[in-house]
Amino acid sequence: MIFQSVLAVSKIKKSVKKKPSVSKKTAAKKVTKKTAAKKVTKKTAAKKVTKKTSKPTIKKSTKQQRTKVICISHKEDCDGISSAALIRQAFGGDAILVDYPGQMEALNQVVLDEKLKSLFICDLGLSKKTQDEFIDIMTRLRKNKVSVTYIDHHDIDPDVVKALLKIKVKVIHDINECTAVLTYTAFKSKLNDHASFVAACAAITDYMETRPLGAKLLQIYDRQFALISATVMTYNIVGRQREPDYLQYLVEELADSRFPHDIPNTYEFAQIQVEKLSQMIAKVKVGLKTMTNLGHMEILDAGASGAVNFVMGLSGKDVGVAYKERVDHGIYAVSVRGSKDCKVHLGKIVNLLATSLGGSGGGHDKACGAVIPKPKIKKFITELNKKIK
Ligand SMILES: [Mn+2]
Repeated sequence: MIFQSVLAVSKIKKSVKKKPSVSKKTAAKKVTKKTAAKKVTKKTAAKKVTKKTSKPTIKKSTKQQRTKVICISHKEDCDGISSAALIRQAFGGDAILVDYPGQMEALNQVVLDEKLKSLFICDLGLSKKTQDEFIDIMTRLRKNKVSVTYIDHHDIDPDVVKALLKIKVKVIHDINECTAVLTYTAFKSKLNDHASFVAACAAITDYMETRPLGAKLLQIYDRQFALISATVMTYNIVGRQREPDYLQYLVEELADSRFPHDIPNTYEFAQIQVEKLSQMIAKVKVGLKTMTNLGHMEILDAGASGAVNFVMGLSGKDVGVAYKERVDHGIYAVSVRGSKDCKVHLGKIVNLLATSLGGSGGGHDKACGAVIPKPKIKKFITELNKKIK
């Protein structure tokens, strides 16, 4: 990829400050555009190609030293964004923010980057469907002497950890804390005081602020202050999934130790989001369907993850499923939540079930997600209903 080497030379450092930009770009090409956006002040996607070719000097040598740091992180929640911010503060470099459908595409991209020196992968769980390809890509990276650190807290096949350790991928994995807290703990010496706040906010939004490390970080701060900050941040992340430049900007601002309330318009944007959520409650009440063991609903005009808690709560069942079609991928993005009374490990069940239907999925015991081929969504729900008795 030509633009990869262009970027490589432009040597992005964390001191390069970008203006907040509100982008109207479509999500489709996000992975590649994002990094490209860095040095380009006027970021219109269409212009990229011409800019690239207009700097022919940059591409002359393929035998350049590896200098680049990249963090591939989960873009859909505060934990992923915060983890990317912490990596950026500690190591510099660029973030590539992805969702699960885009995860492998991003990995397959960076593997081709001849300037890549060090790769961090954060808050992106693996499933039966993706783990083999993941190990494969990691093996290629390691053959190129790229340093790889995988930081995550989703349920993982122990054999995958073994395989990764064998090829000397650094694995920081603990299902008991959120990824940002794990990142903070691992690289504390390279981070400033504010980083603990970023990690604490991530713990809150991942329901992990009562875990040993998460709780310790949260108690540094006023609880209410941390709660509102984490929540506002989350609404900005969830509501701006189609604005890759904004998410990128958020990573940079957090890495620069800005509080969410100091980032322009975050509270105003959150206000709009809560209004939408209150409308969602009304919609779920109407559109909700129930089976013996779960409530489910197709979501048309918002993210599935924003609706799933209402689906579970309003259905009176211990499991809620919300699913949204991703037309560009021919799949449904599925969100699953369990109540406190849900005794099964939803992440494990969903991992197996999604894989058997040609999709992928997994996650935590009471919060997980899946990518299901469009024609299999009905089967997914009926089978899940059977398996969670
Ligand atoms: Mn997480």
